[in-house]
Amino acid sequence: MDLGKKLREALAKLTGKPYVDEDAVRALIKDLQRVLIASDVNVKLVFELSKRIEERSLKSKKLEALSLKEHVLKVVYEELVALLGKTYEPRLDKHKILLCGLFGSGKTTSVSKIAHFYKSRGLSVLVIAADVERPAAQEQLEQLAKKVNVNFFTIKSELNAAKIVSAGVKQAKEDIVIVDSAGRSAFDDMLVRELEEINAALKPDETYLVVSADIGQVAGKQAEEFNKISPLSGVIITKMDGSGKGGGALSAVSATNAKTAFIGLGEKVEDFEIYNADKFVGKLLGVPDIAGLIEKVQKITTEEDIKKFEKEEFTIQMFYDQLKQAKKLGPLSGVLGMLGAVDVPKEMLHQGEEKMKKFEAMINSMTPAERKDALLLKKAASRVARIAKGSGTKESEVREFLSQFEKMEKMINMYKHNRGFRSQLEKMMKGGKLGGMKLS
Ligand SMILES: Nc1nc2c(ncn2[C@@H]2O[C@H](COP(=O)(O)OP(=O)(O)OP(=O)(O)O)[C@@H](O)[C@H]2O)c(=O)[nH]1
Ligand SMILES: [Mg+2]
Repeated sequence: MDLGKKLREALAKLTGKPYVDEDAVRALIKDLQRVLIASDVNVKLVFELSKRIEERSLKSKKLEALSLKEHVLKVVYEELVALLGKTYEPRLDKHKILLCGLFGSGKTTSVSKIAHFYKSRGLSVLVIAADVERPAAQEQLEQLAKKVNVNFFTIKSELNAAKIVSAGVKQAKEDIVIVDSAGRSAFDDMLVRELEEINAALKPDETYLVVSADIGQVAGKQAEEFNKISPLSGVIITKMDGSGKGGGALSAVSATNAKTAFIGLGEKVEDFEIYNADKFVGKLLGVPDIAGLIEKVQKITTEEDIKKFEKEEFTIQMFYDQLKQAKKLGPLSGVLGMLGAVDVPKEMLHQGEEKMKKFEAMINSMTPAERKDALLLKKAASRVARIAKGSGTKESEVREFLSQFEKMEKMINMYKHNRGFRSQLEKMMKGGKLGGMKLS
């Protein structure tokens, strides 16, 4: 993609320098501004981004072990991720999907791409052609459905889209139902009325707006308008392969309440991705460098965590933070995970979602003093009772949490008093125990 090429060129200027000083950082920011504005990213967003990059690059605390160059790269990466949105997680259960959008944005193609996506995950799919405006629209979808081998429904002579949808849904037995609606040349009353009718007939679980990357930052305005008639689950940005304005479309959508769900990267059904800002920016900037850098940062952070562990008392708050991290990054991440590689049962590091929610509620019901000193809780049953009540959990559950905490605390203390602790951890880190850590 054009944006990626230009971004990489801008960064290469920095990374090619023997050392990096303030001037080099400022020059990079100027280049970034040019590249992003050329990609139709809103000027205000670009300036906010530049300001943050400048501040964080030059003024914020740098991890000691990173060079200034690495520090700047990391900042640019993180700020671009923040600019270009989040990560979408499509649901994999039975549900109904509606696609809407203006003329030629790529709705029908995207219907077949989503159908293919779910089909290849083992779900049965029905696509419904409810575009009654364009003569060949139904045939187009019928052919695409054949190609991806999913079921197809329409009523050829029917002029009312909502009626087709009602009839289609009524006989549907598939896990996933996807409705293709007609395009309009503008956001007008007709479009609103038709969408409302289809909505009433389908009751979609997910509604995606399809926009073409060509429209750049106008994508944000469209998302806002459509969001008003029917809340959008996300936006599908198509033609990211051919447009120089993808950055504008992505950043504008990200600045609204809607989020980018999928991106289209070509005409074929496989040219379709779930949107993941980390991966996307990683790719834009050239993955190997960034992935290596983020890995390094994570390793340093873990080392700093270990130092903290050695110095500080182990508290409930730290315990919880580590559980959360293990959940996000996998059981082998972070300090507890590394100890876990030796002794801690995996289940403890991989608490279910429900349990984590309960733990969180319990911690929220604790006083700051309790969070720092778990002994307070051990000594007073009344405190346990209060926390259970405050968090809507059972006393036995609070005690279970405390007992897990204690087990961990014992282990940490054991390691702390063991002189081989550090060298053991260092060996583990060098031995690639961190290698299995997920970075995204
Ligand atoms: N290069 C590229 N072309 C795409 C992409 N998505 C769709 N197209 C092409 O864009 C054109 C329009 O796509 P459609 O899916 O028919 O668009 P639509 O929104 O259904 O159009 P109407 O129903 O007429 O409003 C077709 O030629 C597609 O092949 C994409 O991600 N990349
Ligand atoms: Mg169409």
